Order: sequence, then C-alpha cells, then structure tokens
Amino acid sequence: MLYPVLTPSRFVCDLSGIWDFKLDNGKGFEEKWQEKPLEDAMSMPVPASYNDLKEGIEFRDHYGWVFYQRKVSLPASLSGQRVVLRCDAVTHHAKIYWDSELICEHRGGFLPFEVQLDSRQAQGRHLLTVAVDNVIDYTTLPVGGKGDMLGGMMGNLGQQEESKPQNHPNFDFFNYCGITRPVRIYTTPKDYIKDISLTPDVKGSRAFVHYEVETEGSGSCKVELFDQNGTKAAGQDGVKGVLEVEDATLWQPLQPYLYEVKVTFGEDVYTLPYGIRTVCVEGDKFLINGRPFYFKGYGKHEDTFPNGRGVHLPMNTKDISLMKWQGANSFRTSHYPYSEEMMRLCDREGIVVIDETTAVGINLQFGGGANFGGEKVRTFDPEHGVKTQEHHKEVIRDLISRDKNHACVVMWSIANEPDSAAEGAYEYFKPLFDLARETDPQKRPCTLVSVQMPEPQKDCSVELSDVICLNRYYGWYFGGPDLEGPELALRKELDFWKTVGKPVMFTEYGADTVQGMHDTTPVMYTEEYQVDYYKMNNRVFDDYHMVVGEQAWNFADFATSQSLLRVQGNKKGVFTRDRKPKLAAHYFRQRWQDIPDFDYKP
Ligand code: BDP
Repeated sequence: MLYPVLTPSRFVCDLSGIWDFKLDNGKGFEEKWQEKPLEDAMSMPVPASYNDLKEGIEFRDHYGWVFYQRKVSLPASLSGQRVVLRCDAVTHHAKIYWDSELICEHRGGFLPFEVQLDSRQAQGRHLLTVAVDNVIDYTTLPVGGKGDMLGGMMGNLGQQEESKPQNHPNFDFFNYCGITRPVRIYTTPKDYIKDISLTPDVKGSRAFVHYEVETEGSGSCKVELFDQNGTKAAGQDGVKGVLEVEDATLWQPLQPYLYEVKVTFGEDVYTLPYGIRTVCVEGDKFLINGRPFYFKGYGKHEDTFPNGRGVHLPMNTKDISLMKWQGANSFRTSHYPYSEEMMRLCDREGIVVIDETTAVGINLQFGGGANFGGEKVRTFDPEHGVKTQEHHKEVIRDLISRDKNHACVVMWSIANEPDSAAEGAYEYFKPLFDLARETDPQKRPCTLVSVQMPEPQKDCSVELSDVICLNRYYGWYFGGPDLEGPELALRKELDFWKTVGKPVMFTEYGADTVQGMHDTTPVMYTEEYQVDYYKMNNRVFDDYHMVVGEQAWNFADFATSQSLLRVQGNKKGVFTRDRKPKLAAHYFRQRWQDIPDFDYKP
C-alpha cells in the first residue's frame, strides 16, 4: 500500500487535531452514538493513545469500545477526483462511520487501511466517527486472555469470577490503544497508480532496479529514477521493466543514499525515495551489499509519555540520534510494525531495521498457561489453543505490502517468542514463512525470534529461519545474580547453534535496572549490574564467529502491565523512558564505536 504523498496529481489532507471523544458505557452502538454529535464529549488529540491522557484507572484500563468523532468539510475542488480516507493505525479494531453509515471495518492495530469515498460522500460536510475496540483474545494479534478465560487462575485466589471484564495481555508492554497514527484524506485521479514494487540487483558498479506498477484504469506508464541532484539516472516505459543505473550509489548502513523513483500513469504521478542495496544470507553470514554485516543496536518500543504508542516524530528523531551517538546501526520493531514515518526516517538515516509483525503472545506457556480451569493449554491445541493463523497471514501480507520498498528493512520477523518447539508449531509456522517468502518481491531473509527454552534443538526455527534470532536472559531470569554459571550455559547453547550452519544473532538480552541505583558490589537492578551483565554476554558473543549481531533489550524503559517484576514499567532500558543514559549506554558507546559495521568477524 502506497504512503500518501503530495504530488502534482495528488492532494493530502491530514485530519490530525483535537477530536471529540467518549468511552463507551456499553450502550454506544445501541444508542447509535455514531449518528449524532457525541454528548458530553471530551477533547482528545489524534494521533495518540488515549490511555495516559486523562486521569483515572477507568480511563487507563478501559476495556472495550471508545468513540472518536469530528466534522469534515470537503472542498468542492475535489470533485472529479478519487477521494480516499486512510487510517495509518487504529489499535486494535476499528469501525469507521461516515455520517451514520459504516464504511469500513478493520482488525489489527498497527497497519494502515483505507476506504474510497463515493462521489456523494466526497462532497460537503460530514460527521466522521471512528469507533475503536481494545479487546484482545486468542484470535487477535497481539494475543491476550479475556477475563472470562481466567476462571482457573482466579479460582486459585478464591474468586470464582472477575468483578469487571478486562484485558490480560499475553505480552510485556502496555496495551495502549486509540487512533495512534494519522488519519488522512488523499486524492488521486480516477485512473491511478495502485502499487509499486521495486527489487534491486547490483553487478559491479551497475544497478538494476526491477519494477512492477499496479494500475487501475487506462493510461500509459513511465518510470524514472533521479539522483539526489535531480539528474535522471534511468527511465523506462511500461508497467513492468528494469531500470539500469550506471555508477550507482548504494544505500549503506549509516551512509544512506536515496534516489527518487517517479512513476507516471496517465495523469497520475507518484514519487518515492528509494535506496538501492542488496541483502542475503550466505552460510553463517548476513550480507548487505555483499559484505558481512554486524548488527549493533536494540529491540525498541513505540512508547512515550503521554502519547503512549502515538506517533512521535521528535522522539523518533532523538532515538536515532542517540543510536548514532552510541555507534549503533540497527533495531528491531519489537513487537509490531512501527509508523511509516519511522520507516521513512530509517531509510534517510541509514538505520537497518528488522521488521516484525504483531505476532507476540503466541505462547500459552507464559503465566503457566492456566487459562481454562487451571489446566495447562497447549498453544496450538485445535480446540482451546490460539486461533490466529488466518489473521497472522493477513498481517504478513499487509506488512510486506506496506514496507517492501524500504531499503532499511533487511529481514522480516514473523513472530516474537512463540511456542516454537511445541507440538503443532511447525505446522503453524511453515505456511507463514512460505507466504512471506512468496509475497516479498525482494526475497529478504525471514526469521522468528525465539524464546529461551531448555532444548533449543526442538525449536522449529532451526529449520524455518534464515537467521537464528535468540532472546536470551542468561544472568537475569536464568541464573541471575550469578554471572559465571549463566556464562557457561550460554556457551553451551552457542556450541549447539554453531552446528546449525546459519547466522545467529541476539535480538534480546537485558537486565532490569533502576536509574540512579548504584553499588560498589554489583547487585541486581543497579546500573553496575546491568553493565556487568552485558560485558559477560558480549564476551561470549565475541568468541563465536557465527554470531552476527547484538540487539540489547531494551533501548529505553517502557510502560507495561503491573506485576511484581515491574517497577512502574519494564526497566531494561539502556536509556530511561525520557532518554537519559544509564551507565550501560556509555559502556555500549565504547564497545560499538570499536566494532565496525562490516567485516567484524570475517
Ligand atoms: C521477552 C519479551 C519482551 C519482554 C522481555 C522482558 O520478548 O517483550 O519485555 O522478555 O522480560 O520475553 O523484559
């Protein structure tokens, strides 16, 4: 799906601003709130998560629907154009009403969707209502448990039923919700460019960009490529072809170069920034532009105060600046696709991205899996297990369709910490890997990010992943505060992975650390312990040639559900939530400045 941009044939109008807002009291749809201006509405910014923007638990922990509303007046000059309403992300389930009519419904909170307005809808003044539901369960991604599934656990506490329905996220980040990314109206001519796919190939100093343009209606098609001075470097007619670029300047990690691709179809024009680079796995190496790359960076979150998961351009810019200050070159979009603005920024800044789906929580062993009368449930149990596979396919298709042309994206992460050694895991994941490989025109490597487990050889990732991605907590959840025993155990595990013949990287490792907590003898939660923990793990990584990267967990402290292990959020940040460095930030700065982006382990 194309990102909405202004071009000589396209107009974009951003509907960001203060909207009317109301929490559903259970009667919103019955009383048809979408048909008239909301009574006693509150003010609510769009885009943002609503949870931290008003005071009170009933607000922060609201369960169910909320209503957002505003009036929209469309200029008469749009007549004759195709007019589209696009939502970049509504978390998790949206119903869009144009006046009282339901014009669109969407499941999944982190990817864009759009609806074309008909000529009557695209003129004059209208009431736009977006109803948003935040309920997660065993059919949604991310996965959660519903209150009524927890009879067993509550029973253990002597309660038979919960007093109030609520979400039970099966993941460790706060279930922020709302209209979290922009809502826009954009136009195209009636005959228009629907999609563009670009696949780079490099031979010596020449690059070949294979392209395919999907169009609607009739017209002739032309594709051109311009360098940064605006000089035309290649061009060709037709909806499918190859652009040949002499003396191509490649997009490199931290040394990005973006061409502009301009597609003309009849009256329609679309332009996109485009970096030429290649990515592949060869033996146990991860190659970018044919050279062995070493990932240095983080697992992150889109998480700020008080925006929640609402798009935050200044913080995105600051985060990349901090990464560069440290010598980092990459991050993973744990645990959902990030905003398109962030992906475009990474293209511009040369930050390498592992792009993850919303598949987190596909593991019913967390929390004992006691969701049915206290009995353990197998994750892929046909009756009681997760029922996410069809939606998972939808998410993979939509993610690749959105992000396929980004130079920054070098690998797809199909899921985070699923129950990947369980009975049924291979059958669940094999079709998903096949789908990703078939859908991506660039055929990027695919992975699933593995949870720590006693017998890693049983992980279906051994067979399915192109790169083995490990989330490991040796010295924290496993063995902390001892660092010697965990070091031996980590070496033992890597001795196994060495035999598999694939590149291995650490996509998570970390220790909760409360900023300002210090000690001469490093004890858990102090800034000193976090540094010692990282030193031990990094020392081990350096001894294994097939380890091609280290992404610490997490870039910054972040909000999550309350529990005994979480002190006002997850504190594994190397930076605090407001981006102040802990000791470990300085430690990584020293380490990463000495590690080259390429050929670290030739
Ligand atoms: C991993 C999860 C991540 C958590 C992290 C932790 O992938 O989402 O936040 O552990 O415990 O299991 O901090």
